[in-house]
Amino acid sequence: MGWFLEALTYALPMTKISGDEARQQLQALAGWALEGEALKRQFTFAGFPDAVAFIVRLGFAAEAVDHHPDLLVNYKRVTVTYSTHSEGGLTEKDFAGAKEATSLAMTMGAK
Ligand code: H2B
Repeated sequence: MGWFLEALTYALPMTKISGDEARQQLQALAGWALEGEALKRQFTFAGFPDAVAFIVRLGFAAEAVDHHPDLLVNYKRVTVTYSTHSEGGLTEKDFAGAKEATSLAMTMGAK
């Protein structure tokens, strides 16, 4: 992530987003679903090495903004789940993370 996006992510408010607001924001996130108070999506890669490379790359991006998704690798599929633990629900950081994960996965040829 570039320095500007990184700074912007830090500046985002960390207040919990309501269910209605979350459903609204979800419209802009194709492929993602609300599961309880979390955002969830599965990506499918060409194979296991690409799936692992994705979680490593997303892992470093997540560490850089101090906001960490749950990551599950299942052969060539990776399930990414975002919620804000400290708030017990969704915040803007989760939506920013979901967008970041999506663009990274797409550049790596995921479906
Ligand atoms: N990630 C997520 N998903 N939710 C959090 O509340 C959170 C995090 N908190 N990463 C961060 C780390 C916090 O523990 C540190 C101390 O900033």
